[in-house]
Amino acid sequence: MRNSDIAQIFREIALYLEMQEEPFKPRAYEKVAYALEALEEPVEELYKRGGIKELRNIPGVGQAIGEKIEEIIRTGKLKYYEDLRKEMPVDIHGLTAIEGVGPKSVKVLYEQLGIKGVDDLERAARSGKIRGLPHFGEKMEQKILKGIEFLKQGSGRFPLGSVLPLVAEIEERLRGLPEVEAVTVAGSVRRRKETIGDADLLAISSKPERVMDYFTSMPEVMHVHGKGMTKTMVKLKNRMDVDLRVVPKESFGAALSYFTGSKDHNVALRRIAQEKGLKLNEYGLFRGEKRVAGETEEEIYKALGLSYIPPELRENQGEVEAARKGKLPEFIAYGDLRGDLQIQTTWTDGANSIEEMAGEAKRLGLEYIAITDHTKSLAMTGGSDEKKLLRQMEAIDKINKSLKGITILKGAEVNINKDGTLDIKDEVLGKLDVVGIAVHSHFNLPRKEMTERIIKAMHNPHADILFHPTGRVIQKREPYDVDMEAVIETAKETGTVLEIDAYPDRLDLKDEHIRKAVEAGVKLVIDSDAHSVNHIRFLEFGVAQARRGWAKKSDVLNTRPLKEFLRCLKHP
Ligand code: DGT
Ligand code: CA
Ligand code: CA
Ligand code: ZN
Repeated sequence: MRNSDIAQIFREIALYLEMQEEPFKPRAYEKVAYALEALEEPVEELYKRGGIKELRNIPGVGQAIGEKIEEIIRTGKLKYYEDLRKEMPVDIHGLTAIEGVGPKSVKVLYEQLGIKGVDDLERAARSGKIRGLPHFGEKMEQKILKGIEFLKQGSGRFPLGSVLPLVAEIEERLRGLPEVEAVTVAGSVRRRKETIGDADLLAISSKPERVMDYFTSMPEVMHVHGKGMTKTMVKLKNRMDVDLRVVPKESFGAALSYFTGSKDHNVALRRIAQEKGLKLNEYGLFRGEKRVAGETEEEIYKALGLSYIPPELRENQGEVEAARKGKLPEFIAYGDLRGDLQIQTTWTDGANSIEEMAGEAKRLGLEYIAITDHTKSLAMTGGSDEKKLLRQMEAIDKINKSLKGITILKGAEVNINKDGTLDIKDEVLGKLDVVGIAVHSHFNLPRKEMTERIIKAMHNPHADILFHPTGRVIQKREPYDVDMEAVIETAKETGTVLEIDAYPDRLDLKDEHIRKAVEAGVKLVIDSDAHSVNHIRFLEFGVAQARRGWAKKSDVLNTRPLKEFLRCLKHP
């Protein structure tokens, strides 16, 4: 059992004792919980080394609590705690996490209304049963409902793109402190997962108290869950939790590896360590008592006989085996893109003009962009018909003549009709440099019909790129029901390129689709789907997604110079 799990038991005991109106004991248990969380070493190790005597060195741990820790380590359970729970079988942790609900209220709620958990409480509050309880009232009922609402919102996950800038800024600020020797983001943020549960930061510092003080007093902090010298946990005003750990320099790499995860990747690494007679944990890689690696991740992977595994790959999806055989390819890198291939402008629903989008793309170092405004059947965007497209092509010709350092390609995001035809005539499509096709209507077709529709559209000789291959919007819209294997196969057969949409709440393709496409030899592009100049920088999220899908630079066509890129499309 981990230190934090044992701490959690003591924290709940404190709540139960508070419920019973015990005077001092609750504070004592709470103190122990914090002390356990702040421990550098797993408490199990301490116990193995010196039994209860050793445990008593932990602040706040006397004989009685020492025995309880012993019982937990030995049996995985604690009778005292189980008895408290039997007497009052409620989710005390969950209930007291609601603003305005303390242990004493939990008692009343359970005894009067049989409320055991947050769902029960919400139901009772909605049906007006709380206001009648002694000391509760209607105001309290409203407050409880608000508190539940708030907690629910807070427990969701965050699209990477909505939190990465803030996390990076906090990281930078910490780095600027004189007391901080090094700081790095870990966890799912470092792995660039598409959504983030909480952010994890690691730092090296000889003055952790100063670092933690700074951390908890940042203006973004709304609540401090817990503060210790090795670990502090806060909730930000955007509702995201952030953990900051201060770790010793000699184990920084081991901690970084451990807290980057994923859990499954860590398990796989530990297994390899065991096979070599080594032990890997967040403090280092050990042979017996001797630390053989730990300060950097690189030396740990090396000592395990593995090539370095980039964080985006650490999901235990075959990366460890590949690293063992030295067969991890060179993945596409941040900064490899030379062009952006999905850009909307004021011609339809974009916020900026063609010139402005081109200017920003050039500033970001791109060599070419494709303007891909929507087409006519997406009427709400003012989608282009054939005539408007021809006019836009003329406009682009003019702008290209006056622009230096970047080339604007003529393109469109052409709608795939319900029957798999396109909503722009082939004759006009043939005049474009890049044709993207996308489903923007009839999202709910049955799988077979949807798949046939998309496959038919991909067979159009002008259809260069399939935009939005799954159509999902993260946390808003489910992907449409389509057989991705069939789409990938068709892409291969017809030479249609698949899009990795870098817009943070889209990110279709998913990582596993990318990997399948790459394995099938299908080519990809990464584009920003920008609707304003501020969106072009999203490209890096697409690169992250591509790396998570094991894509190499050569798999992504817009890493290539313009001429070569154009040659790879269906109609050169
Ligand atoms: P998230 O926050 O849900 O987006 O995902 P992560 O991966 O950031 O997970 P988190 O914050 O719970 O923990 C950070 C890392 O710490 C995780 O990726 C691996 C490591 N870790 C956490 N709990 C455990 C555990 O029980 N066992 C092992 N082996 N590693 C763990
Ligand atoms: Ca996390
Ligand atoms: Ca965490
Ligand atoms: Zn649009």
